[in-house]
Amino acid sequence: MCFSSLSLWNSRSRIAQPARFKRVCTVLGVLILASLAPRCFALGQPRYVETASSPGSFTLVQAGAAAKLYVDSSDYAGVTRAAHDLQQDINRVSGVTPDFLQARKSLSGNVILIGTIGRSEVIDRLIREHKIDVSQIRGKWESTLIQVVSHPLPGVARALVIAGSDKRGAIYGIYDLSEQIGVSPWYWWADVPVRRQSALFVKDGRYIQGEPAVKYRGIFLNDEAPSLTGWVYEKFGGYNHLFYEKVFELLLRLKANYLWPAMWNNAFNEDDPLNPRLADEYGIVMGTSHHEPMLRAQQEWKRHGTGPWDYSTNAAVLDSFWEKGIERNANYESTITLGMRGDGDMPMSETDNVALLEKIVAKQRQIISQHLTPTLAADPQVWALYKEVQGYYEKGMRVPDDVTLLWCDDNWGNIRRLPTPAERKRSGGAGIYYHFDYVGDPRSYKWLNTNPIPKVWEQMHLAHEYGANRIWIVNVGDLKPMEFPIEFFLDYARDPSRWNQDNFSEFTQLWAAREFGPQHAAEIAEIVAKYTKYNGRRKPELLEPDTFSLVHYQEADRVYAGWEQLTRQAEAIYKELPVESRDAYFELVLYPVKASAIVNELYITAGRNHLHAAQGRVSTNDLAAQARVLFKEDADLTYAYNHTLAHGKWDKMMSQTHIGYTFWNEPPLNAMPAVSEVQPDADAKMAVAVDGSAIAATDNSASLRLPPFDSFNRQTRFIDVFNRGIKPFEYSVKADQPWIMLSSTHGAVDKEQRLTAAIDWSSAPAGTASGIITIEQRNGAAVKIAVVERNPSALTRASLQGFVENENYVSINAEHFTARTSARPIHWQRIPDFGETLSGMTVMPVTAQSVLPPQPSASLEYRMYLFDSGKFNIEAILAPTLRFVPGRGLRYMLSIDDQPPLLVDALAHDSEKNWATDVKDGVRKVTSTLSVNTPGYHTLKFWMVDPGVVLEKLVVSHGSVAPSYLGPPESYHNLQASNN
Ligand code: REL
Repeated sequence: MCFSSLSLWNSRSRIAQPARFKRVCTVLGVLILASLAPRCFALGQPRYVETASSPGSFTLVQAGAAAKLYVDSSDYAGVTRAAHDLQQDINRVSGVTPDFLQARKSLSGNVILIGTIGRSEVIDRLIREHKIDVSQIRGKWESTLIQVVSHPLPGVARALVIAGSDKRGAIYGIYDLSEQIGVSPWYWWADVPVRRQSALFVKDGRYIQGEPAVKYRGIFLNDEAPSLTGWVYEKFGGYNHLFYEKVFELLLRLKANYLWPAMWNNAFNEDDPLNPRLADEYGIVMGTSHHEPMLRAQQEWKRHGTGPWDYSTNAAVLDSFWEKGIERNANYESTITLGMRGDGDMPMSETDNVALLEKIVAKQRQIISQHLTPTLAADPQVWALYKEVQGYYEKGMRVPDDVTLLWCDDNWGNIRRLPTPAERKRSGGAGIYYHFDYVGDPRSYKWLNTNPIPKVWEQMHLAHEYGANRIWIVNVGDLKPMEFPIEFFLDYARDPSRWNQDNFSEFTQLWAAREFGPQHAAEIAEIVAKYTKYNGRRKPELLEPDTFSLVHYQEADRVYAGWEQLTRQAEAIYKELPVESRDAYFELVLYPVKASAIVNELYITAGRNHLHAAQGRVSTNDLAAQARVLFKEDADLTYAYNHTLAHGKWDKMMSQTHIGYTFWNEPPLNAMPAVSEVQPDADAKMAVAVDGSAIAATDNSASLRLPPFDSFNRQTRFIDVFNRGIKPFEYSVKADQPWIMLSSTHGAVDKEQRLTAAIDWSSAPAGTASGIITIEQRNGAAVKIAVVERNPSALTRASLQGFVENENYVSINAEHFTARTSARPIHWQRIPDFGETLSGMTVMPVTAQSVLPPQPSASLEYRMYLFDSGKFNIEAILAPTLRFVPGRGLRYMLSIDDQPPLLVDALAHDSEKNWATDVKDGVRKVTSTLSVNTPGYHTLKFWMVDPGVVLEKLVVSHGSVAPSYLGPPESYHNLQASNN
């Protein structure tokens, strides 16, 4: 049995378990587990809750009775509060409400004993009397022991002990049990239904949750209007404690501990004085965003500040403004942002300099030290190196060693800089501020989830390996609909050793199984992975009618079909799910899939409309109508989210405009892409357009030519026969060569018809041959289309080794290398599903030193057959990774056969303009030139120089390649033959 799938919590402090617990999970394992036990379980963790008793198991619920809950009255209020949630959760699952006790004398029978070491008399007594051994967690950060104990106390037969090393250790234990009995952390935030169980048992044993790898793990509610703010005002009357309690509870259920509150027009600490008090009571560490120093929101300055936000002229006022923040929050766990940016998250003026900033930080620290409380003394002080502030650091500005350096991404999910070995020794450590949502250049993206987890994993893995582990905070916009990547980010922060490139798809499956049951888990996981991958290759806000090529490689058609297929799949599952799961499924899966699909289809339809108008097709008008239908479908879907879903619970939550961007910021209203209409001719009028060309021909004056066919790729090309007039016409099609196969020989066209042409390779002449297809309108003109085929006799699909040139290129998905060499321990590793096409290849370990010849390096080899010789362009399509190691590029080497390698730095042309192109495209394209002297077999080698390069695709071309967004589809290859 593969219990294996669910490894222990945190590998660094886990207790020994049987070897079978450590095997890698399979989908089968997920299904078996889910059918044996409540379907809800903590992702990637061992199951300890069952629905049938086993020897020595603890009875949580049975025969309409539940074990009592006990929390010492002396324990943290936050622990008691969370235990009350557990009380409700047990009721949600079983219908039975456990008694809640706080006085020891009333204890008897079966009890869940919950407490914090050093705060709970009961827990301390159990430790003293050696009933529990907490040596693995005592004194640790946020660690938990869950253990079944017999006769723990006089009169108590059996106990389930949940002991925390600290307050959150106890709270996480409580919520872990909740999740294991069947209450998803998203039960409220995403309406995940609770599956009822009449009996619940905890397996006999000890379960340890060790220290998290990242100490502060949290989210930033940002860019929160119109959606979150509209919803918050309608449902809670403002950003008050009623709203924030929901956020705190979610974070704790996700075993996170940290929050930057909404700040656009809001001031957490003063909008409701209960906000900070309850955050602390719940156990949430509050920060302020990267540009809001000293625990004061920028809005507070807007409301109360006098004089300019300028330290060089207004120091005394600013000092006293900041001092009030420190005084106010001195006894609440916080992180304290230091430094200063210009007012409203802008750079300070050019004349402001490093010396002034150093003075500001020194003064801020002095204010903190003057009001020092034990809490303040333990609070991390944070300097966020965001945008231009990183420049100050690079120019030499320094802060004291105990201040945490918060490194940032480029707002687009690419980390700009990571700690050097020297910086890793700083006592304050380092953290990461990351984005799933952004308002700013080159374009705001704040509507849907566009963050595939392979990319999140790749970047946060770098952060972890380079020691940026003190704080991870991610900008999640309105929180919804970022549920899925939020959970991955926070889980990965807890235990990066649990999730790696080979198993993050397992995370998605476990998540889908927990939320929707085992039956559809694999398929739902695939849908979630696909929609995020598709959104990751081009965010919806950046789509244009011609983003995907309407002419070459049938790219737009393939993208459209991909979305259509995904929507069909997602809708089919919706219908099969039980009614109570449908709201959750709509929020977490169906809505993002459909919403993204509709917007992609809308832009492609508008693009087709433009092309058809230029070609003079009567179908132009149908496409215009279809675009209007799609635009309306988008509005209807938004309406359903806001009004129908969960009886209006999420009204206004999906209010973000997302169609019709004209510059970096959101459009005021969704604006449909412009479409054209045509005035058809009164008569029938045939015209023809072919695959790979925008030209339309009505007779022989324009020469139409299909892209070449070859015996390896065995392409099927299309020919569109269309009408420019209102009356239908008939036509005939013929080829002058017997080896040209046509999908039909004649037809009747009302508006348009698509024919296909292919080659009969059993009779096609060897070498190169050409032919003509003629399409003739009955009683009208004829159009001729040139056909060329290449069928080399010396080379066949079976004899081919590696790839072969087609048209004038070889397009290669990076994982399809024909050989790879390693330079131990450095090796190339596949990141499945990474990036825009198939996957990514990167070098592990990511902390490896850079290597240049003559040092040995790891390489990927691609053997290919070229029909041409001379200069070839080698386009490497890479992840848009940044220069995260100072002073180093992002270099690799290319060589052909045994020629000396060419050193390439992907960041050689590292300008703001190029960065903007890269983040919009989601990839960086780097072209180099190499030569081959003879046609025939050659081997292209891609050598590691700097780690961090992620290679997605290579396009080797002789001359120009037809433009497209995703590059030419992969060329035919025979890897088996090449590997023999
Ligand atoms: O995404 C970011 O980090 C910034 O643009 C925001 O933090 C910023 O505070 C903005 O919302 C408004 O000030």
